[in-house]
Amino acid sequence: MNKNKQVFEAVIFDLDGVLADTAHFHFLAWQHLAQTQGIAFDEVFNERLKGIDRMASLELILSQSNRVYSQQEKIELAREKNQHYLQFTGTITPADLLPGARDALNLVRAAGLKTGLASVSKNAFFILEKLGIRDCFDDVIDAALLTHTKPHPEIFLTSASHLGVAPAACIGVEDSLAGISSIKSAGMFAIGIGSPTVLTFADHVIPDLRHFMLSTYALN
Ligand code: B16
Ligand code: MG
Repeated sequence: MNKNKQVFEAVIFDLDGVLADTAHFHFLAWQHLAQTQGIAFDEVFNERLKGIDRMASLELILSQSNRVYSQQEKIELAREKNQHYLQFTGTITPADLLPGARDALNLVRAAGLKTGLASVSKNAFFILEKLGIRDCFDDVIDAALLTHTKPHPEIFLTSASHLGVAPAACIGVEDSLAGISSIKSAGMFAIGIGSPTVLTFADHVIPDLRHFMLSTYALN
């Protein structure tokens, strides 16, 4: 047995941008909101919003404006953004799973490891049902019960606790900088989905889940 390889007991997946391309729908909905407020918004700024919850994302966007928004206005803007997001995601079907997603989930289960879902999206249960993968997870975090958004480690630590697995025996899979920071702060092995030049804190970066190979990191 290769002693350099750690034995892992669980893989905890992010949703948006990892299992489904919903990150793009978040982008479109935020872009529309920014336009209505006369705020410049592009893909580069959007990168800062990935893995950040709805109200914190809104605060980041509105901080680019000279206008002061009341709490009531912010709540209304967040509601409008979510309405847009739900319109975009309403037609999602299992065919919208990103390439390699279902195979990766099957691979983890077949290897005898537990599966968790750690998304800060309050729409995660809805999206999982549309994608037809709710049953692929031993635990799904309810974002409404979280105190902190990513990059705080709360979500990944809570997932590990629900799965009954020590954080050091968990692999986290994320597409955002905030998410990778969350995984590393939780003391887990971090697989980044995307570019190594963006996800600099990840232990390993792959372009998408078609490249996900458990044997690279773990021996059972
Ligand atoms: P909602 P993740 C995050 O999901 C997204 O990356 C982020 O862009 C979004 O603002 C956040 O969910 C909240 O989503 O408005 O649906 O509650 O990456 O943690 O799966
Ligand atoms: Mg994500």
